[in-house]
Amino acid sequence: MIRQAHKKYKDDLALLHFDAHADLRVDYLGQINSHASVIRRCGEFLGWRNIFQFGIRSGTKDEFEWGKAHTNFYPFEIVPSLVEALPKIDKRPIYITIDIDVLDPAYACGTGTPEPGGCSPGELIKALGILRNLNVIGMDVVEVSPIYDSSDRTPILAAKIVREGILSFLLDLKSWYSDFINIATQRTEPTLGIRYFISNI
Ligand SMILES: [Mn+2]
Repeated sequence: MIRQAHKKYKDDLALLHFDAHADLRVDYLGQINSHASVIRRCGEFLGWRNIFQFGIRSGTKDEFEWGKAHTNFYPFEIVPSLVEALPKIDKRPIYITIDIDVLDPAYACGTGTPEPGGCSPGELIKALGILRNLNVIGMDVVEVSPIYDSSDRTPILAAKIVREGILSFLLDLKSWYSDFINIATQRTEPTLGIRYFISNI
């Protein structure tokens, strides 16, 4: 998806990467295309200065040095870092990739490489809110592994994040709002879903 976005938007595209891990390894256990080398591969066609990394708190010394030297590298905090980066991205098409492990394992333990010391769901949703009025052209949420989470809180949280993305970036809220009002007025009682949607606008 990121490659397709780059074909369309070329070097104007900004990639926002939220993750506990830098994912900047040249390869991982001999694999060039690995979950630990995704952003390294992206940088090769995106251009390093078009990558913005937030929440990073795990990686090799080489990855951290590469990140600091080449990408816009903001370890640990996400909201203050995003605010700092805004002048560089606010007029550009933006693709957001969220690794669920950017969140603390207390909230999202259902993932392959959990990393304590992460952000809260509120902070991530606030970050999406900051981006709401910008030109976000795509978003993904990756690394959700429900099998590691017997409480199901991780997939529920992932669904919430995707929902926030859809509401914030995909829908024309005004037209949807009027559509939902039209639907609601044709019913004797709006459904819970419709009420919930309206209450979140
Ligand atoms: Mn990760």
